Amino acid sequence: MTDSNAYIPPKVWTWTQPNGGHFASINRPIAGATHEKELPVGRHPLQLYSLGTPNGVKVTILLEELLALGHTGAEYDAWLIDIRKGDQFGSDFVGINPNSKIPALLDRSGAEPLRVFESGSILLYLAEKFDAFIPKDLVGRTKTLNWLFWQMGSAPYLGGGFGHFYAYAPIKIEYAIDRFAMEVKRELDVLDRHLAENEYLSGGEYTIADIAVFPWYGGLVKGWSYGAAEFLSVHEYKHVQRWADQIYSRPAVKRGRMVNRMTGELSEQLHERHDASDFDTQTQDKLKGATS
Ligand SMILES: N[C@@H](CCC(=O)N[C@@H](CS)C(=O)NCC(=O)O)C(=O)O
Repeated sequence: MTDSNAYIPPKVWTWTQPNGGHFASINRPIAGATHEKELPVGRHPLQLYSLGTPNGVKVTILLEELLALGHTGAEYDAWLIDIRKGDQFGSDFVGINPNSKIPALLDRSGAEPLRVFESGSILLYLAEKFDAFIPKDLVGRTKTLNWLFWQMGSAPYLGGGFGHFYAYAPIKIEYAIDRFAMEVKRELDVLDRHLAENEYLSGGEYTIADIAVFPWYGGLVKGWSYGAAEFLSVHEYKHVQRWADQIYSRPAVKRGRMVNRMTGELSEQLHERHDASDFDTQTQDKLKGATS
């Protein structure tokens, strides 16, 4: 058990120095830009500034699904924002997302460029813009939004809570790991019970709710996140496994997972995406880049 006497909080918290954690060099307690930085702009109406994390991948999966459905207006340029280097604090990025977090989208198709931030808001915006992956009727729409908002509220316990303390924190704190492992297992059980009776989260239809939840909880049960599959006994969640496999069998999901990805197999990384053909050549280009 952690020694609870080791740290006594002072009366007023002050920011002294980086704490040695995984993202310590970029974390700070104030908002706003740290430096001037212009963002690149490509030829498509939709400009996405992102990284292939679970929050980023939600958006690229939806864009690839929209394109697969024939919505050519969903063509997009995906630019890399390297959060480990602090790109999210550049002036143009902060101009799109004052919260300095990926993903951020700029829609230049209207009279004025429209900034869209928060992955849930981006998913809803694109689903409404193209009238796809969200049911039209109020009941189906509400069932979809229930799970979309569930994800937005729950995933910080998985990422910022469990993932941080299990994988990234410079010290292993049993209390923190126990607390968040308990919560994440409860969330997996919520999903498992629901998916035992429903093919997809909103019922019989694949929607933005599945697209939002898959990169987080699908990734967890598929063993992609935090090296924690065994620790969390993810094999127990059979219905989540079934659903995750079903979602992952979709070609657009595989493509969406590759965009802006900087980790894993080189053949699964497409750092920037500007055209559908980028997926065909990326493996060769990456391998050439790796050996040159
Ligand atoms: N609620 C936000 C969370 C986005 C988020 O946490 N993004 C992370 C990467 S997954 C990020 O940009 N972190 C950089 C930082 O915290 O400085 C959303 O869903 O869009």
